[in-house]
Amino acid sequence: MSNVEKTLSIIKPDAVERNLDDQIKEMYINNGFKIVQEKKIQIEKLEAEKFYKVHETKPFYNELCNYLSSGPIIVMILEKVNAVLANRELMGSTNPKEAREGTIRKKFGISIDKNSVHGSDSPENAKIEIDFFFND
Ligand code: IDP
Ligand code: MG
Repeated sequence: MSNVEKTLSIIKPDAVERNLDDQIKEMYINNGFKIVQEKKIQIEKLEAEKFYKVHETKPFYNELCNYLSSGPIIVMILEKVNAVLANRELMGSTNPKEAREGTIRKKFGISIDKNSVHGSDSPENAKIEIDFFFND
């Protein structure tokens, strides 16, 4: 049985700022993802804090929330068979220096904080994150 899933992707401020959005979307499409919905937005720090609440005890939490709210981002709902895992694989490791060849973070990521994309880490979180940005 095929398991068509949806997952949330964010093109982060470092990538939007460098006009990499079309190239990143092309990588998704070439890897069989359908972009079901997308919007370009800028969020408030308070929204970033809510989005990244799971990381609130981490030392980088404040910087992370400043960063995600620092400029425009593109949030997208991606659809594919096993989309959550497939997107994690296409994104590559959190630290671009450790990311495999052919991944988005290897190709475009600057550093562990400016790593160009976000992707949901489980089907449960994908639902929560999609609802966070596309609740209307
Ligand atoms: P992920 O984005 O690969 O799922 P998470 O561990 O969920 O990685 O961390 C969320 C985001 O927090 C990362 O994408 C990265 O931007 C940032 N981050 C993670 N670890 C560090 C760190 O050690 N220093 C600075 N920023 C970090
Ligand atoms: Mg994560």
